[in-house]
Amino acid sequence: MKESFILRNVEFKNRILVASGTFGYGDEVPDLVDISKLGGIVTKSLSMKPRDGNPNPRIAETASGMLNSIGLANIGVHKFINDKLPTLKISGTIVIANIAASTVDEYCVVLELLDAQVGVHGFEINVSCPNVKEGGLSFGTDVKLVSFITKELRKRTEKPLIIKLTPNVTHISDFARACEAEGADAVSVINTVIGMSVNINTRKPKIATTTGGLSGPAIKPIALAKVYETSNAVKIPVIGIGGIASWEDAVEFFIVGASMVQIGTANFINPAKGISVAEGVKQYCKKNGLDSIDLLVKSLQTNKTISIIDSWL
Ligand code: RRO
Repeated sequence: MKESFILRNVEFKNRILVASGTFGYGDEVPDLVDISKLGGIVTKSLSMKPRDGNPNPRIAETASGMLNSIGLANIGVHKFINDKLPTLKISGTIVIANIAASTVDEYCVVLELLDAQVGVHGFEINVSCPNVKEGGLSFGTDVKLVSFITKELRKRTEKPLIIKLTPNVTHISDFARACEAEGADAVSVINTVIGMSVNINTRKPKIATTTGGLSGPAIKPIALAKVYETSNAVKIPVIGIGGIASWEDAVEFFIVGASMVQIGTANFINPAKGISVAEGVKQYCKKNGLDSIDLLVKSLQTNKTISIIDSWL
């Protein structure tokens, strides 16, 4: 059974990656997780300069989910290259650097610095952070800006270029089409959903910035619908993210149109979840006589007469 997947010029040994912000820089769990068994690691978003992020509290548990407002805390691109990349280079997994920025220029400079590094295999561009003032959603909800960012970055790299989209828009497919038109190799769908939670005794929001990004199983049905919409609108691969906590969840994402998936919040419960999901998907394919996950991708048996979403496309 063929587990691998090729994106542009990079071969992933399987289709299960760990999502940005849920696995640090891949060096926090060396005794717990053999990361060479993952399809790849997506780093925490990297900006030009280090960032402390938002004030605490910046995480709150919700029903079947989690709210975060980390505010892009990260060590900055230079420290990543000097301190983290040497270990990642010999880890035997594919490294996708996630980049966040507050100007188009910053995206370009950070990408160029990372593009020169042998151990960085590709890029996921974060135009969808719900928790920062500059960049973030102000970029990701403007289709012209997403288009321009993709165009500028495409000029600067031959490595896989993936754009991570926000669900906090009316039609995510419009954004995916814009990325495809400017040469993106794939889109990641979805980043977190804006949410909030209140302490009824203090009547204060449970996180310092009032709203944050909701993730975990609570958002899986939203993510499935967005992956379905997107994969019906573009030919480039869609990477499904949102509440995947089991191999069964991953199979659902493949059926609605994801070519690869990322495990996010579930890593906080079990950082080896990605490995067991990869194994479970493999067994499911074997049991069902599928030689490749390609046979599963977009295999949804739809009833077109009652699909409302299809009328948008
Ligand atoms: O750091 C964050 O607050 C954060 C980011 Br960059 C993101 O892309 N998505 C999210 O839920 N939180």
